[in-house]
Amino acid sequence: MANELFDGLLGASPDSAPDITPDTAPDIAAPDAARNEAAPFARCPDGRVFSYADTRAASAQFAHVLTAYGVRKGDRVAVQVSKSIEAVFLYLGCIRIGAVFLPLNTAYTPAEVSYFLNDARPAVFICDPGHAATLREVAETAGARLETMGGAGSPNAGSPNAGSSNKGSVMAAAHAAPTRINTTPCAADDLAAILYTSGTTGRSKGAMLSHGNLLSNALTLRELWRFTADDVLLHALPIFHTHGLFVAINTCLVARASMVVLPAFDLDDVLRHLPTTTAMMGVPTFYTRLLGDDRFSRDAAAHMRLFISGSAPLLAETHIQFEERTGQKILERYGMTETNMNTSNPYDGERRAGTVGFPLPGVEVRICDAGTGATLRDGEIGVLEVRGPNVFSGYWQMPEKTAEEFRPDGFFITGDMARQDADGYIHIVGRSKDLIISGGYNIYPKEIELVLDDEDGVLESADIGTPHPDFGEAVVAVLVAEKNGLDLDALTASINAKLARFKQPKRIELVDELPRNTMGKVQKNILRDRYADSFTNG
Ligand code: MLC
Ligand code: AMP
Repeated sequence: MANELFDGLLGASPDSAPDITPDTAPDIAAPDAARNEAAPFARCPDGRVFSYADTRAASAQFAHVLTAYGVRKGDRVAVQVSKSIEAVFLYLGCIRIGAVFLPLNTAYTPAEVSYFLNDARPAVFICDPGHAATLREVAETAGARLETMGGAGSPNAGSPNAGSSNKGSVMAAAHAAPTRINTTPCAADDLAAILYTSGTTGRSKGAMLSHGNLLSNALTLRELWRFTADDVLLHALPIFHTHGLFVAINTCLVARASMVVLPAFDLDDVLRHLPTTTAMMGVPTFYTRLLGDDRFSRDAAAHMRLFISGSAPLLAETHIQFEERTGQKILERYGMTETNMNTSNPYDGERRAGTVGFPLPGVEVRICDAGTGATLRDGEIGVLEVRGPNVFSGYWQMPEKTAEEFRPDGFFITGDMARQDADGYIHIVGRSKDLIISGGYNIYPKEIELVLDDEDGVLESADIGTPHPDFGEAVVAVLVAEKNGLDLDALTASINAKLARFKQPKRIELVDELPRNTMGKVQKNILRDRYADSFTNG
């Protein structure tokens, strides 16, 4: 049996090939004659270039290391490390042995990491060397072996001495490991990854994604967006979420395209590397930041084949400004951690501002009454539901939550409110879930409210998202203080240890009481109106 995802991404490996060590002359002959193993896959800003053969070899090295740590098929491998090409190879190594990749946002605090590790019970937790002292106890309590991995610096297949010694235990071990391995067979419904998404109850849920979910979506996107071996993707997204990890990397791999791998979105870096690329994927903040810089001109974008936006609504205004500036239309698509990508504007046809286009081939989308589940007529607003090979199988160890979010006929209830216009374009018009999306990161108010309500001096709290010129939406916390007062400095220091920075309120408002309806429910719409100008008025 093949390994559905790894073989799909990189081409089938010669299972019978013997392992070789770095001391043996590398002989990574193309296992799949149709694919050029010498073609570049990743270009790093420091000048290093990794071919597809290097990628295959490095994935084998990481696969050996994980195996030596005792990781077996189905075991979780939790990873909270800086973005690097080696972290991408680690992901591929994990898939290759049938383990379940579990990436974590680098902004998560030890308290947040502790929740994920205790819930997922990974065999290994790999963190930045600088965080090992703080996270060792967290890992041990959750029964995970702690290992470390730094940023750039590679085991570099074919160049055995290229690795450096201060890059953590995983890199050191990978550097010494053989560059071939027998890939573990995995079927389409075997688990490939668990990605945590927060929930309206404040408890994060692990979305279980299978080999088949990931591969089917990558193949669809390659065709739809016309990715080929001639493409070079500018990769400035984080690699711990669906967008940067699966949409960007998997689509490039199945197309034999290459990527320029930037550590993060830095405007100067992006503008410097743009001329060497053909396509870019980003959250709306990337595009508003580019538009805010005069260096981003029609000329600077002229050679680009495609700009794609997703993870948060792209304002029609941004779409229009972008076209005015560059003469090109951003292609907006819509997806979710649980479902990968669901809809996309067309490559050739009209890319309509303010819409997320049409259902992807093979993906069924319907718009339903949120209460009854009845399918609505064209043009009516309802909750968007989706079914297809891209849709996850459920939440890790939460069968009840899973059951709540699926219809009996297998459609997943996204919680996004949508309508389909007369031409079939889907418009996301809001959310039935209480969710804030800030700079492409999801923030569930309930999670912040639970933390704030627990703080000294806070009687109760309500968190809302209000328009923000850079992040699209940003968090405003509305607090009612206890009678004996509230020390705001102590409060911010305290939540700093509990919540990732991007989730922390960018503004705190103190009020005497929260507006409530007759049922006693906080009227967040009133708060959203009241504080709508928090970030946009000067
Ligand atoms: C950083 N900060 C944020 C933030 N990012 N606050 C709110 N929302 C965010 N997204 C904080 C920083 O900690 C800092 O706090 C301050 O804001 C300013 O930081 P910055 O230097 O301006 O931010 P930067 O590091 O440039 O990051 C912004 C960003 C980044 C937009 C480039 O957030 C990013 O890469 N977002 C992409 C998210 C993503 O990949 N989403 C895909 C999810 S998958 P302070 O107080 O210390 O100054 C998904 C499915 C799908 O949704 O459909 O794709
Ligand atoms: P996540 O759980 O981080 O994967 O975020 C998924 C959510 O992001 C979706 O449920 C939508 O609410 C939102 N989203 C993703 N793409 C778009 C888009 N193009 N327009 C509007 N919302 C989007």
